[in-house]
Amino acid sequence: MPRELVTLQVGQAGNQVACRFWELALHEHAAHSSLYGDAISTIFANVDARGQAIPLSSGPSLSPSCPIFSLRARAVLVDMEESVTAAILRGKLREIFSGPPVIAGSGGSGNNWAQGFVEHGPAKRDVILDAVRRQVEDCDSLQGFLMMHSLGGGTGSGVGSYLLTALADEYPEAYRISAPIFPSGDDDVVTSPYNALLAASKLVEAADCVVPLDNAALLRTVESTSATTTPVSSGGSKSTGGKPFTAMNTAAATALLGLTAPVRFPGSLNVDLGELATNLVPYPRLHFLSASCVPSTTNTSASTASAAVAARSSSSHVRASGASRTRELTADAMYRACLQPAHQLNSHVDPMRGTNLAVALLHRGDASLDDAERGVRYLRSKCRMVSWNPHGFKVGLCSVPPIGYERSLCMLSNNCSVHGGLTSLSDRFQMLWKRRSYAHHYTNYLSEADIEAAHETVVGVAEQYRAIHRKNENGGNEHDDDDGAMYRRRRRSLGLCFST
Ligand SMILES: Nc1nc2c(ncn2[C@@H]2O[C@H](COP(=O)(O)OP(=O)(O)OP(=O)(O)O)[C@@H](O)[C@H]2O)c(=O)[nH]1
Ligand SMILES: [Mg+2]
Repeated sequence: MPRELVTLQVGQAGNQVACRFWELALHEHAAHSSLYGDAISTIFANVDARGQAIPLSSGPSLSPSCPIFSLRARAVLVDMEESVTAAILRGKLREIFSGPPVIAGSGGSGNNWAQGFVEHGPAKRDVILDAVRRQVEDCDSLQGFLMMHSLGGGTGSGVGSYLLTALADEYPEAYRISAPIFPSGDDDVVTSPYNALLAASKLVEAADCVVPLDNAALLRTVESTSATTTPVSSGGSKSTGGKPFTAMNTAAATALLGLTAPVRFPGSLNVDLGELATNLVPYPRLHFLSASCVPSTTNTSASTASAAVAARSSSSHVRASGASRTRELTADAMYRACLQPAHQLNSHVDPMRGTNLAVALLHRGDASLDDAERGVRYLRSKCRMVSWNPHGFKVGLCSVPPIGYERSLCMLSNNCSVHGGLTSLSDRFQMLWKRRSYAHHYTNYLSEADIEAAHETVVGVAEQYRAIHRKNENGGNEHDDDDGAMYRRRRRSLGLCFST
């Protein structure tokens, strides 16, 4: 039975990343049309088996033999101004979205988390939850929610974090996974340190897992692969401050494809999102999972529908279509590559330096259990695992590779060096807050005490991560062992361990 995932795409960046995700997901499912069925229905509803093919009008159309007809993304589009979603609904993906997007015609949230969280969120709560409810009613067995949003502006951060809180109230049994775009240090939104910090404090409370994708890391990824890939337009993604958002969004979408592949496709060792949360999150607030993906972006030259379809029948065609270095990597080379900075999507995390509380290795393609065991042994030799969970690797094997590749790996690590990112966020926030720069935009909506409390929440989580790392460096202690025993018992009782 499918366990469906409902996606909420909130604000400009959230909608842009999501569109790239849907476009690439469609290509993947087109390339593996024989696998159409329960798997794809985790993220798409098939509303009418006799409908029209999805017109990807600006590229070659999907092969008529691919049964991707009348699919509707299990998605709710939200923004507080209409330009981005209007462009999406005029674009090549328009037919996959059912129901209108939820828009407040106010011209956005003004790059202000507080306006999004305090004003627009509550004002739009009922209409958004109505749209969510319609999607949930279409599901046989809802697995959870995946939110794509940025934390630098006002809507993705404010309305997005408000919605996660609302979902926690309304659907307490469903997993809530947030994939937020964190602003880079040189972000062009001057208030982004406030927005990101205030939103992060809510993600601590309201999400089950957060997979930070930061713009600095996405840019680094794009730059390191730009010589070998050809970005294609995702329709309307504007580039500000010289950042190649279209290519960065492809990298973000690639990570999300890797994360969701085990629920979208069959495999000999499947991992659903609940298992990720169970295995990777030993303490509820310490749920920041850093992603490292190999390859770290999609080979867009091979992701046109025709190449995708050809990939099934003639791998030589794809090989000839101009390719990327990473495609040639063996499984062993992938394990080495996933530790390299160019593949980290959280620029503050180094999986080899910080203590790992747990790690998931989500393979796609032809990797075998033997490969995975070798990979786990290799990573254990390179990475520090917390003393009470030395075998804390969760392995997924999904047989379907990404377009244009024979295999890929998405490594998710609950790594203590995430405290560096949270501390840097706190520093950037404090630079403004100490002088109360731009503070009135926020204190118009909430008290200084609320803002201080949000800051303490984020600093508290950073401190917890740092403390675990320090204790581990000192060889752990009795208390750790108690915690570890409890965690191991819980994992064993669920039968979810994988160790070598
Ligand atoms: N990766 C990526 N980042 C983006 C994109 N568009 C904007 N950003 C970043 O997102 C932050 C701004 O957030 P937006 O998503 O534009 O804002 P919003 O959520 O629509 O909020 P408001 O416009 O204030 O209502 C900044 O940090 C930008 O650098 C995009 O397409 N991709
Ligand atoms: Mg906006």
